[in-house]
Amino acid sequence: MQGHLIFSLLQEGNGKVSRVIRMGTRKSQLARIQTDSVAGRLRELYPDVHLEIVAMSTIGDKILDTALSKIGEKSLFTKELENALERNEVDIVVHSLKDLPTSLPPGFTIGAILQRENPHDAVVLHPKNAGLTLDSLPEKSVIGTSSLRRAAQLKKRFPQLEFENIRGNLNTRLKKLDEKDDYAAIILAAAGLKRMGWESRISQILGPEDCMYAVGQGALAVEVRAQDKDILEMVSVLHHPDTVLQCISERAFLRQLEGGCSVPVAVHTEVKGSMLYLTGAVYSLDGADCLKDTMQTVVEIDNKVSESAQECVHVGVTANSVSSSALEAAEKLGMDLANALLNKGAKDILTTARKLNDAR
Ligand code: DPM
Repeated sequence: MQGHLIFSLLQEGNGKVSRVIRMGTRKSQLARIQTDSVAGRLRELYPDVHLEIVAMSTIGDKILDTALSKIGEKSLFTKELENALERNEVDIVVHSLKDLPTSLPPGFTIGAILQRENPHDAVVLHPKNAGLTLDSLPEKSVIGTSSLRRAAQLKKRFPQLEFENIRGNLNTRLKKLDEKDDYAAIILAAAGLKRMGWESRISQILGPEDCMYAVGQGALAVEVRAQDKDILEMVSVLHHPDTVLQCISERAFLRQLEGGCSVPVAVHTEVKGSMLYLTGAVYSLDGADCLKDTMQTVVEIDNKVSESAQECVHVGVTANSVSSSALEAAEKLGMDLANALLNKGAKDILTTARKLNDAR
């Protein structure tokens, strides 16, 4: 143990002392599943560590009747958990990376980004529509989503359909879909459905031609106190280098655009060999205006790793186990792509979208 108090100690019956690490989680089923999966990985890697899971509610869980994009509280799902981290009540918090802002409050960092699940969005149909697709659903069918990003892209691509807000956690949304006649289908992230064990409800995966995904979608992030070197080192083995590079380029793109979780911004990234490709786009609320571009960069993943003495944070992520030149290239890629779109007028599109959304 080092000078500062990081780990509580637990005296076991056999006299052995093991470290206690607390993981904070939201109470929703998805959050529990995500936290449990990271806990499982950590227990395998560190059998001597005693992990405890502490569940708490967040603002995002309590306000269920308002569209996410209208609540206006940036770190909606993360604030209470970060408060607990700050007070040393928990040491580790697992999030969906896409719910974490591109600038974390001072004192916090993302110490691990795990291998990404399927990052795409998926169509879940009302049982009466089994066998149909967004193309073959009857005209004026109502699709439930409160994501501005999904609505913008899909309105343009499927003008015959109508889009309405739907809120609540995944369980609530599936219930609203199945038990009422309000929606013909809803759109959800494939990753969340898969984690919940509801893969069988996916009728269609939306490829980039139909709907590009959100920054960080499908990846889990482990947030820790930036000062906790022991815990940072402990969780860093969970980093998945390709996912880290993809997500850093996506987050740098969003940060440079000054977008938050409430603007219609979408991305698509791929790592092929030593190349990282990033496609990014911004949309007006109805999808009629769209600026989209693709750029690439070389990322040498096997290059030498940065000295641990000189720690670097890229869009909130600490990844000392990944080549520092690759991390820098990924971050620059996101910024360059955002600047290219800003030069073409992305700021106006986003400002208008934000104003119209606030006025609704
Ligand atoms: C954010 C958005 C949504 C979540 C906005 C977006 C969807 C909101 C909605 C930033 N966070 O995607 O354009 O549909 O009303 C969320 C989900 C997951 C993480 C659920 C989902 C699970 C998938 C993952 C909510 N956050 O998107 O279906 O880990 O990426």
